[in-house]
Amino acid sequence: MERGNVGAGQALPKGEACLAPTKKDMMISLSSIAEKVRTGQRISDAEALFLFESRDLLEIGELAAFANERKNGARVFFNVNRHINHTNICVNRCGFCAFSRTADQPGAYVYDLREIEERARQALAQGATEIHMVGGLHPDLPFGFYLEMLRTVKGVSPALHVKAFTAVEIDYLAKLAGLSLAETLHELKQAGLGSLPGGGAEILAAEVRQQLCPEKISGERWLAVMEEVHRAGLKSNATMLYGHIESYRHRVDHMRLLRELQNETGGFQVFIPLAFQPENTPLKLGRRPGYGGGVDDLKTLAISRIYLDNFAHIKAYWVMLGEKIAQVSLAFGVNDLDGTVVEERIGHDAGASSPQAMGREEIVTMISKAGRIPVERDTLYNELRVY
Ligand code: V47
Ligand code: SF4
Repeated sequence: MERGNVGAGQALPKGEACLAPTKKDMMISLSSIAEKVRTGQRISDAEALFLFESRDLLEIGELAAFANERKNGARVFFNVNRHINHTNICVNRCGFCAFSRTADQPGAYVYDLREIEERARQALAQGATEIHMVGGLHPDLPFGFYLEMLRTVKGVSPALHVKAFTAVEIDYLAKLAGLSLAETLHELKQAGLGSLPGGGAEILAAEVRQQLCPEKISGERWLAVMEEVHRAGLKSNATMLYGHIESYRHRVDHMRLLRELQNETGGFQVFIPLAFQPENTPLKLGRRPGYGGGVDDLKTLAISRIYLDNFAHIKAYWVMLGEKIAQVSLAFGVNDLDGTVVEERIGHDAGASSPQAMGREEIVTMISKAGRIPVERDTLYNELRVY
């Protein structure tokens, strides 16, 4: 497929509005955007940028709520899941990551298959339908270990859906196995892989990645892996790490690339903006120059709902946002609160102040008190129970 440039932030895609303002862009107003949203038209990059620069938080929220209501009504999804971060040993040192270690650093760990099985058993006993498994790029574990991890979880119960490995890990595993992406995905699928989470996308623009995570695969490669994942018949999620060194243009550029790929494959289930947590990270961005607090969180979620008109779901990941902002975001176009999580390391190593886990009842209450209808889902958004 022909895709916009992932390079410079001011990428000029084919067929969609560019970020350099044209005469038409000068005429942009909130009411012209509102007219588009209300009549189901796609908004341009320049219009998304206008919204990011606007102070009209509540009006943006109302538009996002309208767009969400049209797609999902008053239903808000959550699932009962458990995260297993099988290792924090990683060959990379991304500037925003407080999780990764070298093997000889204090706190470095690898779970063996027995420990993974134990966690999956606990999850099953607690009613989980999903295991979310991601980890560092370990220098020594063989490809067979990853296949065994999947088989181990499926061995606990074939009903457990394994959502595992970011596009970054898939690229790494393919190199490790000496296989093509398609062959690697085939092997993983055979061993029990059910779908992919959306991590590793960060900000796709090369100029941001060069500063933020120079060792990580490029934005182009991340998109190419996801394209292959969708081609293999697997669904995936998509994230965006925001609130660090990026500009609003980079956020819009990032979402445009996702919207374009989604046009092609339809394989993304949900978009998840991840609010950067700064503690203990190599970047040492104590003041987070690119972060506008709770207003920024709500605006980013709302604008993603309006702009990503080909995504069915927008998720507020309460681990990074805190429960209160996550709950308020249900009035800003969000229709998914992720899940019970249970043992989260990536955000908490970086200072997230949210709890480690939430119970099913707590999530149901959070949604009900926001005047919405809680719906427990499985990973693929099949409805399991309406509360
Ligand atoms: O790729 C790393 C991010 C991601 C920090 O698909 C950080 O359902 C904030 O992708 N502050 C992994 N974020 C987590 C992830 C995810 C989480 C929940 C649900 C889903 C899903 C996916 O976490 C990484 C990176 O972008 N991350 N460090 C940090 N300091
Ligand atoms: Fe490694 Fe992932 Fe952390 Fe980057 S974000 S250092 S790839 S664990």
